[in-house]
Formats: sequence, structure tokens, C-alpha cells
Amino acid sequence: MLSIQFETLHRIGFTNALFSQLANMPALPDTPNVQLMRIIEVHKGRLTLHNGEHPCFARVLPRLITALEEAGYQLAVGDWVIADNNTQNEWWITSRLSPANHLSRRAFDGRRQSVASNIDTALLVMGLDHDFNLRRLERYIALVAAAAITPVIVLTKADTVDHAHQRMDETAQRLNHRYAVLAINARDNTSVQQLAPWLNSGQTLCLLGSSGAGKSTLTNTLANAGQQTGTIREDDSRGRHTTTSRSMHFCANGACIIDAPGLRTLRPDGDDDCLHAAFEDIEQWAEHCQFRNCRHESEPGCAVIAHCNPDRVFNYHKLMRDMHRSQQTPLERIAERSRWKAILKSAGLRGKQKHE
Ligand SMILES: Nc1nc2c(ncn2[C@@H]2O[C@H](COP(=O)(O)OP(=O)(O)O)[C@@H](O)[C@H]2O)c(=O)[nH]1
Ligand SMILES: [Mg+2]
Ligand SMILES: [Zn+2]
Repeated sequence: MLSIQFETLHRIGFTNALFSQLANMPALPDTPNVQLMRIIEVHKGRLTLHNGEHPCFARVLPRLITALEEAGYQLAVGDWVIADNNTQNEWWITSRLSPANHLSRRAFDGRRQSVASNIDTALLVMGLDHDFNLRRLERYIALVAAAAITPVIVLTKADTVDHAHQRMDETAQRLNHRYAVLAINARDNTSVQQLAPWLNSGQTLCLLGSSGAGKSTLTNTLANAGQQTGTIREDDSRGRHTTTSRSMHFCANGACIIDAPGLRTLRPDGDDDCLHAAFEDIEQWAEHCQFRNCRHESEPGCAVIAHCNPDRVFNYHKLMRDMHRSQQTPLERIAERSRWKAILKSAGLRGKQKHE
């Protein structure tokens, strides 16, 4: 029998919508130890789950792996699953609840990669140092727009520069004031409280940004107050700590934070519509272009060129091209993947690709 402690599970992000899904789920295991849990870490071949009280390791039933693969889905941090504990005290994941949203991207070879599921807010973390790059930020916005997730822009290292306000204005303007833009010192407890409106109990946040932007620093500052980071430390066979790429941490005030690694290749996983959502201003001006089929390149009477930031328009075109490249057919993708494999092999880079 599955018993649901709503309060306990709400602390790790469980919602009413997910609760009502349970009633319609077919054939839950009718064993005494079945539990509803959340994925907080993904390792190779094994996952860490949390039931609101403590973490445990689990593996996925092969038939669930097959069913998910057929649906083109990979389990991700943030997913809710049903797990059963067998007589050997091993946890096995038997089913998954449909996620409210699922963040994924296309890898350099066109393959879809899961990033995280069931996200309320994506914090797009960017340093005010050399990391500051509005084109890359727009790319991240397209990535989260494809999953219908609202971003908040978090500019870090505000303590190290004297033009933080100028950069904030520049960013807000470029994005047509559609999203909240904050400048913080990720190492400072008081400064990160600017994020309080997004950190309510049961909220799930996903941190995205380049390596070195301050994601882990921000996670630590936010989560340390509670000293609770659902992770299990475990040494691998060689006596080293196993490294985990994505993990969920719990804040004292009840928010759940997913620290995603730097995504080196960042192709949004979506269609033209999701790019339209990320560049609404361009879409709106496009309705006023002289020609209905205007490409907003050099046509006369183009309202987009007349009204939008030229660098933003350039980036929009570039992202559109990238997105179309991601929408190849599976056969085209296989061909491109083998081509890449050959290139990487000849360059001796195959090992590197794994750590992406
Ligand atoms: N002064 C200052 N340093 C920061 C800030 N955020 C991050 N750092 C530093 O930047 C480096 C990279 O941060 P880290 O959190 O590891 O980046 P991640 O790769 O995004 O997880 C570390 O040395 C941090 O101490 C900030 O807001 N102010
Ligand atoms: Mg980090
Ligand atoms: Zn136009």
C-alpha cells in the first residue's frame, strides 16, 4: 500500500497536481514497502531518491527503462517515481509520474539529453565578470522557454564590479523587461535573500549557467542555512568520491534547488514556437513588416530591424538555424553522429565528450 504523507513530501516539492495523478496510475505494487520518492541525483545505472525524510539508492526496473526509452524520455533529477523495496532491501523504481515540465537540450550530435523535471523557476546564473554574455543568456532563455519554465536572471559577483546596475539595466532592456533581473554576491547570505520570492516551501528551482558562474556557490549559500543537502557520500571501488553531475539540495525555508552542471553545448530542444516565446518582441514587430514573408534580414520596411536590438535579431536568426539543425530525422542524426564519432576518434577526444 502506498501511503502519502503530503506535508513531508511537500517539503521536497510535491504538489496537488502530482497527487491527483496518483489516483489514475495503474497497478501500483501492492507491497508493504512501496513509496513515492523524488529523484535527487542521477548516477550511471543508479539513482538517489528522497522520500522527504532520508535519501536512498535505487535502480530502475528494466521494463520501465524500455517504456521510457520508447517514449524518448530519460529520468532526470526532479522526477517523481514509485519505488518498491524488495526482500534484499534494494529499492527498485517501478513507475514514474508524468512531470509537470521537463527540461532537456540537444547535445552537439542532436541527441536529446534530460536536464531536470518538475521545475517552478529556472535561475539563469551569469557572472558579471568575463562570463557576462547576452547572446548566451538568450540561448538559455530559449532552452527554458521550450519547457515552458519561467526564468529569473541572476547576475553574480556583483561585489567584484562597480557597474552592476548598468549591467542589470542593459540585461533588462535587452529582454524587454519580461523577466526579473537580480545582481547578487552569491557568497553572501544577505545578498542572496533577494531570491526569497522564488524560494517558498515546496518550490523547485533549477540553476543553469556556465561553469564558474557561481551556481554551486549560490546553492551552498542558500542550502547551508539548513545544513541539509540530500546527498549521500559514497566512495567508489577506487576509494574516490563518486562525482555527481546534477543534484538536488534542500534549503532551510523549504525550497529545492537543482544545481545543473555547465552545459557546454546548448541547443534548445523545441520548435519554432518555443523560440517565438523567447523572442516575443521580435514576433510582435514582425507583424508590422511590409512583407508578410519578411525574413528580417535586409528587406525594406522591416519593422523588426527598425525596432529591435540588432544583436538580439542576429542571435535570433542564429538560434533558429541551430534549432532547425536539431530537428533532423533520426536517420540524419545517426549519420551525423557517426560522422562526429569518426571526427572525435581521429582527434582523440572521445573521453572528453563523456564529461560534458
Ligand atoms: N566574489 C564573488 N565570487 C563568487 C561569486 N559567485 C561565485 N564566486 C566564485 O566563483 C568561483 C566559481 O564558482 P562556482 O560556484 O564553483 O561556479 P559553478 O561552476 O557555476 O558552480 C568560485 O571561486 C566562487 O567562490 C560572487 O557572487 N562573488
Ligand atoms: Mg558547480
Ligand atoms: Zn521584417
